[in-house]
Amino acid sequence: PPAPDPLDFLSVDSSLSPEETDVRDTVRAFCRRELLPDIADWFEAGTIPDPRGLARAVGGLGLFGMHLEGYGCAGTSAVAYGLACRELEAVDSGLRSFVSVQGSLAMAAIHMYGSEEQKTRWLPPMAAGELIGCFGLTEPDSGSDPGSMRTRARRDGPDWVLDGTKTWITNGSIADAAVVWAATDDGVRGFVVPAGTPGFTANVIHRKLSLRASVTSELVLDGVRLPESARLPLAEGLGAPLSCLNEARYGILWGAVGAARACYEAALSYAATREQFGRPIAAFQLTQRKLAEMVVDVNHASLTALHLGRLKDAGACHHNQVSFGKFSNVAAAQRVAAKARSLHGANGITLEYPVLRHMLNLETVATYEGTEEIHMLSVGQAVTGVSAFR
Ligand code: TGC
Ligand code: FAD
Repeated sequence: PPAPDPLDFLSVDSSLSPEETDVRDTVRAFCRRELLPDIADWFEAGTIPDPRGLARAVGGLGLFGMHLEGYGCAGTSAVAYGLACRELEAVDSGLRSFVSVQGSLAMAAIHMYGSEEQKTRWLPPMAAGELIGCFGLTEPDSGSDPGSMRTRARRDGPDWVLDGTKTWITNGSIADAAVVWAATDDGVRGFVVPAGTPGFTANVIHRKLSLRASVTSELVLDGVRLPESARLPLAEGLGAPLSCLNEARYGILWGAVGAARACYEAALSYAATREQFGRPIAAFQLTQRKLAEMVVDVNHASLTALHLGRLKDAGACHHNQVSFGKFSNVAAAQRVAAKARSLHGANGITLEYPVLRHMLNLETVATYEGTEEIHMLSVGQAVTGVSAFR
């Protein structure tokens, strides 16, 4: 048998289909050509300078909502979607977020729970990247426990009136439409709020030290009046937004592999060229231990992602298994990023190398879409049958 490829030690990608390999190569080439050269500058500036141009480019590649069927979406396999997330996050978690919030949260919510009219109106332009969407679940006092949300939607004649505040909303202030979740007398309901609706404002959250190449916002709903046709008719109860989260968490468990791989590759290359004590640092046993541990983490995470992707494509991936993948793969990526950063010495703290940028991003990735603790508790509940959430 051939010697292992240092960049794919367990040959995980050898089991991809030709179509999946095509998606991987296309997205990887796009990322390396269009995104990688600028990402450190965007991160340093704390912005994506041309989000509409980026949305059109990503939409042109068919990546938004790519595993959804119809309405201008590509209808690929879940594994292909995961590979796209992996390649995007190998550049930066903020770029994967840009794609997964649009496709897996805003579009998935409309696709799963929307009326025919809502799907026809919103999905094709969102798939093309002509319109940007966001997903508002988290509130200042309601993060891990979204069931405690205070945002209210009340009936007023034929209309709904929404009041409340959402926070930490990715793409919030650049979105053309926000999928907003609100409590009603009958439980949680979802609404599509077009930007510019009177009473609806979005304010950028500044001074982030993580996910800097990503727009994060607060959404304020002050007497926002919407027709019944803005409500997602099939969404009833908290299970609706949570089911959308499964889609995004699935993308993240692949994305984390990309961030981990990028850190490992940077470390491998640096170790081969950086010399101390008259030898490349790759020659020291302690460096090799770090690299070997990184290889194990990257490949375990990669296998987990591919396996869950195959289960998802077979319609057999339970949300507790997504929780397993989300927390274990993000934790693996955090371990890899920390080792890669240490291996770069002082250079590792600069934006000349990707390692600290990924390490800082992964702090957010471990927090959003359910913190590490929340997913541990989901797995804990699944194996013991006892809920320890409250
Ligand atoms: P609980 O009573 O357990 O559940 C309420 C109902 O929902 C069902 N359910 C799920 N359904 C589908 N998928 C899931 N993952 C589900 N988890 C639970 C459940 O069966 C029940 O259904 P029913 O019919 O019996 O009513 O709810 P709980 O209030 O105890 O909460 C459970 C918990 C803690 C797991 C959940 O609230 C949770 O996941 N919390 C974390 C919140 C979170 O992840 N927020 C993410 C916001 S979006 C975001 O971060 C975007 S980041 C940007 C990016 O993605 O790039
Ligand atoms: P809290 O829930 O207050 O948790 C604080 C700590 O307590 C955590 O360590 C947590 O694990 C722990 N904890 C809480 N409950 C328990 C428990 N039962 N047992 C043990 N430990 C517990 N939200 C959206 O709706 N849409 C978005 O687009 C979005 N984008 C985001 C982008 C960024 C950059 C960030 C940072 C967040 C984003 N979020 C978004 C919000 C994100 O989902 C929340 O931050 C996350 O769900 C955690 O909520 P919290 O920050 O309120 O933390």
